Amino acid sequence: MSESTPSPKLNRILLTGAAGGLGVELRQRLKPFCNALRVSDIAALGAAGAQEEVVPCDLANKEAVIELLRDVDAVVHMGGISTEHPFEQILEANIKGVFHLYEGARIHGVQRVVFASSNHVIGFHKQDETLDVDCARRPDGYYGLSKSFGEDLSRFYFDRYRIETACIRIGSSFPEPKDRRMLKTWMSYRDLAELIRCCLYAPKLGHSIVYGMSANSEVFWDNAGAAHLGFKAQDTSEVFREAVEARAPALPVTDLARVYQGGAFVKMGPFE
Ligand code: NAI
Ligand code: 15L
Repeated sequence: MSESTPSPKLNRILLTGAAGGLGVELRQRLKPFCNALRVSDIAALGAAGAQEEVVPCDLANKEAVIELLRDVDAVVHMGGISTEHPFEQILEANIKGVFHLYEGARIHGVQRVVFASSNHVIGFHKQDETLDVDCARRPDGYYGLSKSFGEDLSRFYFDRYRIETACIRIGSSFPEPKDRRMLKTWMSYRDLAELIRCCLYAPKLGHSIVYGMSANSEVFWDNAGAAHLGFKAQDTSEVFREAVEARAPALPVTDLARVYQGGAFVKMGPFE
């Protein structure tokens, strides 16, 4: 199936985190894949547009999240705290939140989830390593630990309840790479939407791990183990290299943000 023919349409997709940086993009880009897009967030979402259902919800609220999953065919789970924070905050939004989401999926018979995992599940691997999708996880903080929990939780819900999940270990998905590390981790919005489309329509998803990155010329990760998804990136960070290198000086080689794949996340905390 090519990018231009995302058929047959799913009836209803739930997009969590729809008010966030990626959510705002995906709110437009997921519509061709479904008849109805249910958008949810704890933050303001604006009025419902064509094809949309707007359902505000705090992921920490179990009853509300379970109700959110009613009549849903597939979930794109982007909601939650997206950077390093004190554990207590991560616990509510990310750890309890992802548990509530899968309970809702189980109760309402939802078959497929695309989970926004993060490169911070492997952030304490060194930058000179090339990691495949089966490598050991080395989370670089409470945020990365919460994504690692989400990967394990989704594996459990597949083994126990056959709910299929793609865990996308997103690198850095912004309009442009912001620094030299992101030249390796960058993923364009177009490529992210295409990878999500591949995950939604793969004939057999099972429980898949895939790195979310564009076709950058230098990368930390190898997606050969996710070839069954049929994803081909179209964009590359290379077009930004000159500008990034001009404005962002190279870090000293001993700076831990340069030593480890997680960059500056590995230096955050403790929170006291
Ligand atoms: P973001 O922070 O802009 O969006 C996250 C959204 O989740 C926000 O709109 C926020 O209001 C919502 N949220 C937070 N706590 C919530 C709660 N308790 N209940 C309901 N909604 C809540 O983050 P972004 O960049 O859009 O990322 C989306 C997802 O992708 C996140 O899960 C993030 O961890 C993941 N990701 C993003 C990367 C990136 O480069 N943008 C890289 C790796 C992972
Ligand atoms: C993430 O997981 C964050 O959500 C995002 O804000 C970026 O910091 C990204 O990782 C990254 O590592 O660049």
